Amino acid sequence: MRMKRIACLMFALILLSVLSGCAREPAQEVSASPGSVVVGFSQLGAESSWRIANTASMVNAADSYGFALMMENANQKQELQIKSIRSFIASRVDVIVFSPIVETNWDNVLREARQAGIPVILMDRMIETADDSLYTAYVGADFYAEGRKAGEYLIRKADALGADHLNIVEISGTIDSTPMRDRQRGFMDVIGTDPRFNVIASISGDFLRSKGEECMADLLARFGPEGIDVVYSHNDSMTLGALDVMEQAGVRPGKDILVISVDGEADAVRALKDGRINCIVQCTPALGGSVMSLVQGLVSNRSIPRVSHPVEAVFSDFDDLTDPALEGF
Ligand code: GYE
Repeated sequence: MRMKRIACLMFALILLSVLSGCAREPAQEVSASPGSVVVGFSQLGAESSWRIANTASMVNAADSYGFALMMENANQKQELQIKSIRSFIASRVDVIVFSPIVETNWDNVLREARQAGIPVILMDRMIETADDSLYTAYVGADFYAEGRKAGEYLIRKADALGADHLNIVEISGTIDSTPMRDRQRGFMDVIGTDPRFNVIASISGDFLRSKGEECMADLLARFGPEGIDVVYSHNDSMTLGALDVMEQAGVRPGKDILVISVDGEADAVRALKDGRINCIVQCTPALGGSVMSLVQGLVSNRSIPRVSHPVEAVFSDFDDLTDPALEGF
């Protein structure tokens, strides 16, 4: 993929902050010697620019650590991810990494991995389980904090505009995925009790640009441009689709309708600079280095942090956006 020169500002923020303490012991001991490490990686799909950049980050990091990466793409299907994990177990990889498309129904296959003595690192998204010992570590964003930041921006904007009533529509990500659940929860926890805000609809665009377009067309048909004051979209790909549809309908996004998005891909950052998006909550796809350093830790039988979140920023029309270093991924 096109390796963009990524802005110092954005890249300065991808240092990982370790939130919780270290696991006392690696859940399983990995016997591979560093030169022969095989990592099985199940990527969930290729639904967005975020995902494509994330895949590239994993491939590049595995390469620079000298690990062999057995990678499979599940094309947005949980069954295929489960199948891939089973094939990694059968191949006796040293570590399994995967990005769970939704949170539920992973226990069986993860028990199989545990039985085979293969540690599992969750990358990007979390799982819902009663047995936390089924994974060794999680590396990914704090999506709840991202949702809160989106809500905090909206409060600041409403204050600045002196608005006393704003109708919000939400275009959410994949139902039951961690970013969908937590970006919604964080946002609602911040704006939910403020009487100025009314969420009039929430529909899922599955993190896809094409569905972002469909959602926006549907919302405009239901409420009319006058009935919508704010679009809160859970990722840039859907937002970019929604912007096109608004403009075709004669609406000026960023002015007639406020637009709040998440990720920070290059096209969205450009739209922010052009005033078509008001706020982007950053979510970095560059998780590969952190994941592979945990793999290295497991291979060397060192204890590794259980949860690692990247440090992430917010870019909005309150900031000076003229910095040419601000590019996005
Ligand atoms: O925001 C979106 C992608 O899980 C953080 O998935 C990821 C999300 C990201 O499709 O663009």
